[in-house]
Amino acid sequence: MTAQITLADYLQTHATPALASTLTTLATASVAINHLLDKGALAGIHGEAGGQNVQGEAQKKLDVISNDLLLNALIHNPNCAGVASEELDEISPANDDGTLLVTFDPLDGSSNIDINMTVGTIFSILPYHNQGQKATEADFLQAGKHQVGAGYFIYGTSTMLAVTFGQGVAMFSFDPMTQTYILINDNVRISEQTAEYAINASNRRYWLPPVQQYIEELVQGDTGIRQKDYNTRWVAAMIADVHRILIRGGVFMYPYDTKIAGKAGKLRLMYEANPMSFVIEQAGGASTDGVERIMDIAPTNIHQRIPVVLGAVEEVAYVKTLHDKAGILANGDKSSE
Ligand code: FDP
Ligand code: ZN
Repeated sequence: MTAQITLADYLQTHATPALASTLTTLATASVAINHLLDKGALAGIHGEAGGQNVQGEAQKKLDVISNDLLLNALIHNPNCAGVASEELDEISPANDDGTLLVTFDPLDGSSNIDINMTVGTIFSILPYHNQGQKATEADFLQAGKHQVGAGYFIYGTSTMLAVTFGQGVAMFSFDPMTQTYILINDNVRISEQTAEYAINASNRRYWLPPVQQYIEELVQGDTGIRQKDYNTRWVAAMIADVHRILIRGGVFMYPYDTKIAGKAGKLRLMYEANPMSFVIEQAGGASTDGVERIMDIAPTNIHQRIPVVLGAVEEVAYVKTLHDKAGILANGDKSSE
């Protein structure tokens, strides 16, 4: 039997010391979150925390606990110049001499906690350019293409980590016996084609015409223009839907909708869309807001929302073509051409 490669082994040869240290900090926090999830109701983590996050969403107890665990761990890491969390209004400056900024969604899919379904932690790592100065929100407002690392810890039937440092995607499985992450695939690849899609179809009447048309064509299956049958899957946790796509292909969409006026989409650019786009692209997939490559979008706000279409290259390109043909932008505005 060949020797197992641990996360520590992998980081030694695939990441800079600063990135390796930051990922080790994230992994240690993930193990603590994992323990709480394992204990479930017995750890008193179920139910509402009683507050709202900056997005106006009710916070679950474990959202708050996970946020605190990650934040406290990261701000004590000397490589980390600042931290931004989906759950906190303001960014947290950390160590002025650090070279990295970290953003995270501490517990994606938190509506799944109380029903004992999959949740996870998503992270994005950006370079910090103002050493010697206290990090500000402006330092974080970098397009996703500048990320130097990204990935997620998924707490499913087993706990796993997927990570990229810009040279492919590696996947690890957590071994509860040794409490370490073990490499299971050092080059995750996504098929260009798929017959599986993920979307919350209850929002159908609020979608823009290109998305309405796309889903209608998929639903028509082999009787329609696409000439093959498609299957739907929706876990209601982006992390689980994206993980499934990494394992067996597919396309995931949370498009713009008109359900709540003024919202540019449901998912957050800096905590969800950018890190997942980095992972998906590095595995050979694609990611767009319907019109533009997500990782090219310059953020204007740390908590900005964005429409997301990601996964199999062929499907993502097709959705973009439908937007282009309709002369419509991802947020419903008319394109200027
Ligand atoms: P959640 O609010 O539970 O954290 O982050 C947003 C998100 O989950 C995604 O993970 C998920 O894909 C989506 O919301 C589910 O939204 P719907 O409830 O509208 O289906
Ligand atoms: Zn989330």
